[in-house]
Amino acid sequence: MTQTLPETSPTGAAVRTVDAVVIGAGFSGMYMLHRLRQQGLTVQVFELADGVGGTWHWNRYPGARCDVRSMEYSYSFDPDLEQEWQWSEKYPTQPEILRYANHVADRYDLRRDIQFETRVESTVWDDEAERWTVRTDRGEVLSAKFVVHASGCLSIYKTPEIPGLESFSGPWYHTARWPREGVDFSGQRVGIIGTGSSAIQSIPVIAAQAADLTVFQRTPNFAVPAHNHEFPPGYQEEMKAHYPEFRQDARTSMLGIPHPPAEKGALEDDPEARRRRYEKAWHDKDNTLVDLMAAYTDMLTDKEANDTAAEFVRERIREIVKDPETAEALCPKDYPIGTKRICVHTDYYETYNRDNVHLVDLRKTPLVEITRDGVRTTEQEFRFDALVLATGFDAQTGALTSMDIRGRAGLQLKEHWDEGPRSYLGIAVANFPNMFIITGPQSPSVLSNMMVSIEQHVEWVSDAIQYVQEHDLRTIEATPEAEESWVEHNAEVGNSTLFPTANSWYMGSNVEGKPRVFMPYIGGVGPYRERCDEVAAKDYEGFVLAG
Ligand code: FAD
Ligand code: N01
Repeated sequence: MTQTLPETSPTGAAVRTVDAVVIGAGFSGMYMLHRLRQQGLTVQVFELADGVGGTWHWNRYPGARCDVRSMEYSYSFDPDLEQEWQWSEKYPTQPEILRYANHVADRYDLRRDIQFETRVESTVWDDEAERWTVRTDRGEVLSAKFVVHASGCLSIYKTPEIPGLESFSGPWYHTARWPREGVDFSGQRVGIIGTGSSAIQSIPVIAAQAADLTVFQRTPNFAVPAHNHEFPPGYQEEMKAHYPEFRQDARTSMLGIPHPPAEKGALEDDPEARRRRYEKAWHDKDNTLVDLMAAYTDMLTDKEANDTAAEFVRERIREIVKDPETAEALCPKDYPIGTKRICVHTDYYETYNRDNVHLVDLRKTPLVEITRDGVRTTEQEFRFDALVLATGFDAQTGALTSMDIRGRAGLQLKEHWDEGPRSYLGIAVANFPNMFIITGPQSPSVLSNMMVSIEQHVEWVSDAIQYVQEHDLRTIEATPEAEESWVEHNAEVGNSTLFPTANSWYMGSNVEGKPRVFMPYIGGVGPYRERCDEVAAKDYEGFVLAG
């Protein structure tokens, strides 16, 4: 199907021509804009929110903070920026990260090319003009040579698939759309559905304020202690003195977080030595979320090895939670540790020792409906003044499949991904020329410190665009063969791990009707970067360059 670009948009406004449209103004879109502008391109960024920051603009729930250490969860592209910004603690809060995003927007004068409160509804490839036609919900039409999707892996939130939400008479709040002015739960009976990372961060904070909190849990999660703390004097200066080496270690590491490689399998250590390792990962105040899982080489490939760490965490839960029945319900038992995103907690398990906190195990008494007064399970109706939905996201593909994206001959991306995402390097898709995805499915993305992956993608994509421009080319496009072999490689490495054994959002299992495919690339941040660099060094091997 060819599509001829109209000269005016439906609102009568002229079609605007730019070199590139970038969708999203989170950390990906902001850096993409900065790079492309530096290369002399005209760029228009569209962002649904009324400000920058993406994830950190939307997720304002109580207790929201990041769980990669602040000095690693920040841009490294400009030494002046990383030297001048002062972080206050190990894991910064959402407001602090949002301040940082705004600082970056100001520092590089980004806002002048970002149009806020605008949703991109469609991006359609015009086979004749060899350009993208981009339409927004404000009726604008743009013609762009390149489109970069920086629309986020965790930006399309989902509500629970049970009837009745509209009939609830009190207010309800999704963690990913929290009111800017905050919520005062003092004196209220609150119900929360979900026990993923968002819930695990917010439950202790809500419990401390509300009169009563009931947690509806379908699947318990493994959570390790955050040991969050303010930086001691001198720590930040010392880190900053070694920033270049530290950043380089992150870039070449497996998860974007520097960590010494494990030397042996878990079962090769004797039980006492193994326990000491796990104790260190659990108690060390400078620990990270990867320490436990990175202790041995086979934690994510050998169920028996994995069981040793899973049992260690279950023992800690039983130690902390006083009521044995609640403790048992909180112990994950039906999937290997690490195959659902590990959570990082501050007083999560301890919170269940409070008199005003109750756990409802939905495995025993499933949810039936949300009623006018609260929530009904198969056993009883619970009455609430307010409801919190911490029910997650249509992850990795949601932002892309909820847009109308059409490539050559009208091929819809959603259709092309009917049986799961297909991409080359997680960056490009065959039959979708001059289109790039930042941290797309089949790239390390959500299995890494995202800041490291975002920078790597943005830099690779902007280099590719520069190559196209400098060589006077019209298009760059992944070949179907390169895509097929990357899809196969992804499946092969993914299937060699324990990940496919869990019902996780990594597998798409949390969204009804979504194909069950392991979406992120598990080959490691460092090796993945090498592969991308090799492709570029071979004049974009696996791509067709036309012009
Ligand atoms: P986003 O920040 O999601 O930004 C995408 C933007 O695109 C959004 O603002 C959205 O409104 C916009 N958008 C989407 N579709 C459209 C459209 N059609 N039109 C216009 N605009 C659109 N990662 C880590 O590495 N460490 C952490 O500790 C960590 N903590 C997290 C905590 C939470 C609560 C969540 C939800 C995620 C966390 N993540 C973490 C992952 C996080 O998403 C990334 O680290 C990073 O912020 C993603 O940036 P981004 O710019 O790629 O996407
Ligand atoms: O979402 P989730 P999230 N009935 O999908 C439950 C990042 N993040 O927002 O597991 C009952 O993890 C669902 O149950 P189940 C991080 O990458 C990071 O918490 O499907 N329950 C689950 O318990 C994270 O992984 C931080 O059985 C229902 C919960 O809702 C990702 O974002 C903080 C249900 C959803 O958990 C997503 O985290 C926050 C239903 N119908 C987020 N539907 C950091 O700490 C869903 N659930 C950095």
